[in-house]
Amino acid sequence: MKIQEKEGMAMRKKIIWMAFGITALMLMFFLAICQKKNGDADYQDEVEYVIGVSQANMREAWRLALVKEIEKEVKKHPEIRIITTDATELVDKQKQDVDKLLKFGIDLLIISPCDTRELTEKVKEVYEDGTPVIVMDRSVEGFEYSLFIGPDNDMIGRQAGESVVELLEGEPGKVLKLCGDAYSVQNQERIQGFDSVVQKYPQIEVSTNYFDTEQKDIAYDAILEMGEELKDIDVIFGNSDYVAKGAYDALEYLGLEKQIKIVGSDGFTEREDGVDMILDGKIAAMISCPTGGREAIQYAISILKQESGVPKQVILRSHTITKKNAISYLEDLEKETVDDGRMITVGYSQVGQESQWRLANTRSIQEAAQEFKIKLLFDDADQSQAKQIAAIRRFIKEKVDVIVVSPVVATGWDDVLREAKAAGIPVVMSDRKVETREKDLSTTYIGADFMEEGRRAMRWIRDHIPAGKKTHNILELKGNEGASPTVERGKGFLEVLRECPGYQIVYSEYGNFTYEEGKQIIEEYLQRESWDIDIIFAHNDDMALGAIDALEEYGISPGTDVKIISVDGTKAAFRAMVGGKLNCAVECNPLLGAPLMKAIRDMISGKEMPVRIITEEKVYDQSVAEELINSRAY
Ligand code: GZL
Repeated sequence: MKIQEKEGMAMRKKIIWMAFGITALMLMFFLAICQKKNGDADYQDEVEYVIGVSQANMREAWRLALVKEIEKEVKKHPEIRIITTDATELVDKQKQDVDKLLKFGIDLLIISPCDTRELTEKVKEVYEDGTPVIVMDRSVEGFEYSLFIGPDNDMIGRQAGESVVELLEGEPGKVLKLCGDAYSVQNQERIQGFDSVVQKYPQIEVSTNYFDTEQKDIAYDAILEMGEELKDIDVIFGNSDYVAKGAYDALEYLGLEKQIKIVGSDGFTEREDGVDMILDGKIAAMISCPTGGREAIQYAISILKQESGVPKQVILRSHTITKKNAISYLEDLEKETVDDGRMITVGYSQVGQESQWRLANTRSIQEAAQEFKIKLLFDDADQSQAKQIAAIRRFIKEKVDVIVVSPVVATGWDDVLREAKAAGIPVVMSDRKVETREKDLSTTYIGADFMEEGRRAMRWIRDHIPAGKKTHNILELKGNEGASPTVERGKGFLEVLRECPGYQIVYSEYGNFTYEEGKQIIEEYLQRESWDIDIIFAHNDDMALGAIDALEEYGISPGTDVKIISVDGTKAAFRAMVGGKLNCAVECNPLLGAPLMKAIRDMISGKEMPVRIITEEKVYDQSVAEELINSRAY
């Protein structure tokens, strides 16, 4: 081979090796980027779940804070990867985003809907197709989703109102409400809560300034434009963190920042945000609006791992932050929570054994205590408040970790709850609620939305027993007097009834949730009056079943001559619906054990307790009773 050919061959080999080397370097560089981008070298192997996050918009600071909190929590879980979309507040785009995320093959969807109910159908479609859905912040109609997590905006408004009243120290004063979008559900609820407090003080005069979005600059300009009107203002309520910031900057520019105090809401914790401005003395009080991002990931993991105890709704607690507690508030946010699995002792004060619902509820509590490694001291009070109070005092003496009460009535608990608080024992209200004069005497309520149950009962009547020429007479069998389910089911029922001409309640009596008293009320009515009742609304199944037996003894056919609607949805009610004697059962889920015990373990491990934990509930009637009766858990 000639020398030139050899040299040419050698050159070609050199070029091939160089090309190979460059390719190898590029490949290694590319892989390094991938690994860098996704963390550890074996990142791809660790990802077990992909979660889609559909945010309505990233313009609003609070919605951006929600996404950031989700991302921060996900960093603790290498087994999870998230894909986030921004709908720029366009409903149709958010629907397309959801479809796109589903095409990526996500295992669970977290959606913070545009501020409307128009995402209801899309969420229901995804949920019913089998992809778990966690709805954040702005709700959708109904319960067709896995879990809702959000703040209580009405409570945030009330807390802001209380802060304003406190700042005015009982003196007359003028308050300016700076509000964002007047059509936003969240704004309306906050303003409603705020007004409900401030209206009680006639010496406080309130004016309102609405503007399109909660942007700092818009609030700044709104204050500057007010000019002379500001001279009488004592306090400004800014309906979001950035509105409060804009208001402060404008007051500072006008030299009024010492004369006019500011109350804000949201409570962001970045530099120069709301909590910082509290510490700098620029804002007097800030009502936090928790985003729920951390809880969303924690519950998402529970849902994906099919752990028990995930409720239907988690309503997050908001705090009134002032200079006194701002530091501890920030420290609590960073507190790590670990469940060390130790045995927890819980004192449980149960109402009694008055109904099938109650028996199922007790079973659920006792079974879940075992599942969650909780030692249960269980007391059954036979519907006596005095016995419940005595039991709570016993639990305090025994220094239990947590006390749980299912309060037979809503009032009369302040003293004993104050004793529990003084002993440092948290109290959880299970199944029923209490009304106390003093705030924060109990931590969380876990149970149903009784108002909604009452509304659903009347909505079923409206939709299935059409109003005719003759007004439908309704007889109401009520639970025990003063119990929250009695009060609220009655209120919810009336709320819808008022919108429905052609129906009227002609008789209403307390039946104490028992079969015997439900039967007795109907027997006495039949003896006293000529029967003129078209519909019976019973606050629970047991009273409905008593009524059914009384009617049959009088030769009146329940379910046909008289339509009967009850609440609870026990198996006995399903049997009555299958037999055509009961027309509708609005579910009130007694299986509170698992969500309650999960919440207790979370609390003991340091997680903040939500304000309310609401269980899943549906409405059943004769059209589905036969198909579902064998699957009923209680
Ligand atoms: C509801 C519960 C009520 C049931 C009745 O949460 O307190 O008490 O509806 C029960 O059946 O007696």
